[in-house]
Amino acid sequence: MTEVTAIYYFEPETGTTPEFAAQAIADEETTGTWTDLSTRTDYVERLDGKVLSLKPSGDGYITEILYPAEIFEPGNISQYLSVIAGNLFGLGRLKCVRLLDVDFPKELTRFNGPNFGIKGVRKLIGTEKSKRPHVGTIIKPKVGLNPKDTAEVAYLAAIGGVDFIKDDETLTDQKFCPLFERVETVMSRLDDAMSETGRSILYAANVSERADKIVERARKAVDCGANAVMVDVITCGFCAVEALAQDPGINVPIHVHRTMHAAMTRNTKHGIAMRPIARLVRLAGGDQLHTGTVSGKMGHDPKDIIVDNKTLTDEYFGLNPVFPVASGGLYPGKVHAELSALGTEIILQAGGGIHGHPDGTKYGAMAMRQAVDAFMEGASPEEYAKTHRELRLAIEKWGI
Ligand code: CAP
Ligand code: MG
Repeated sequence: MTEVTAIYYFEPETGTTPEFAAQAIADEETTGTWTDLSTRTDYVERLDGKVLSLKPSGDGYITEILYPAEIFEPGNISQYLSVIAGNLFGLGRLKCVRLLDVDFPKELTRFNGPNFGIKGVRKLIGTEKSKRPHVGTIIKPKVGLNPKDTAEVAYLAAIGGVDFIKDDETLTDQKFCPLFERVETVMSRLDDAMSETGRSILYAANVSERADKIVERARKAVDCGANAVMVDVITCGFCAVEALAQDPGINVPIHVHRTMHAAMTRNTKHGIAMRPIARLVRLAGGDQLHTGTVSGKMGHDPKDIIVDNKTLTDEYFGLNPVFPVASGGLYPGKVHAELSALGTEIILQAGGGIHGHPDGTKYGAMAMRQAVDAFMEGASPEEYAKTHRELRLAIEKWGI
């Protein structure tokens, strides 16, 4: 493949033929616009977009559009998006349009990708052999705790057995919990937990910030001890993920959160599916990416998550696989359903499902780990709960 192909679902407005609508996408995003142009010289023609296929699907149509590779600036993800996911969403002749997937040729995928990826993160945690799923937590309440209490929650989750701890998306560097003070305090308590348990635990500080400052912020967080960083890819941009991944001073895994994604991904007829987002995060160098849960609080289609996770893990131009993260409304009783559907190459995160445990954070973390152990040993959660009090209490509170 030498050109870019993108697949869209769309429904034309009344009075517009599907052929016209598909061509309107190809034109708008390449050499055309709403009218013919006196400036369109002959040599520009080779850069025309083409409608490769057009088929009815449900209430609308699926079309594959070819974009000549030459119109893309190699390595500039924001420019890639302005073509494949740009003005087309607002075209009045389309009732709705959704970008389902995109394929890039080799010359446009020359990115370094994840520095750590699944293999690197497993190495840091020490699970290369066991291959068990990782368990993570989000400190809750998402805002309000001071650095000392945040660190205490992190410590309890760590001694309870989590592998990964992260800030929530709305916590950055507010007065009530300044970022660098938080990182130092949390890491000092995690050092205690690591020496007590002999296990490695990652803490991703949320460094999401404006473009010209995010790298500096992340470097400083790492200097303060953070052994991972988190960035929100939709609000900060793919280029922010890439800037963090490319910086030699930030030699820690990058956890990619995706707050606001549902504004684009949730409507199945309009917007952008998770798949292209997952591809671009991999190119940009995210090491871990949220792709959703099959049984949690956010509305996702399990069929989509399975394919999205493959986008992160299947061979792709030699780039390291990204660790998929299932998060949102998970608790110990749901672990079995998640692992059965998504497999064990995954990070299962629980915020409320750990800190809401009747006996508190430490026991909530133990219950999550017990649920994972049960699955790995082929036992049902109910069976395992008979001999594991923490799991039993979690199941009594939240069910399966
Ligand atoms: C999970 C979470 C995540 C969502 C995002 C939250 O907390 O921290 O942001 O998982 O969802 O605040 O909801 P809980 P997605 O475990 O307490 O639900 O991965 O779909 O972007
Ligand atoms: Mg969150």
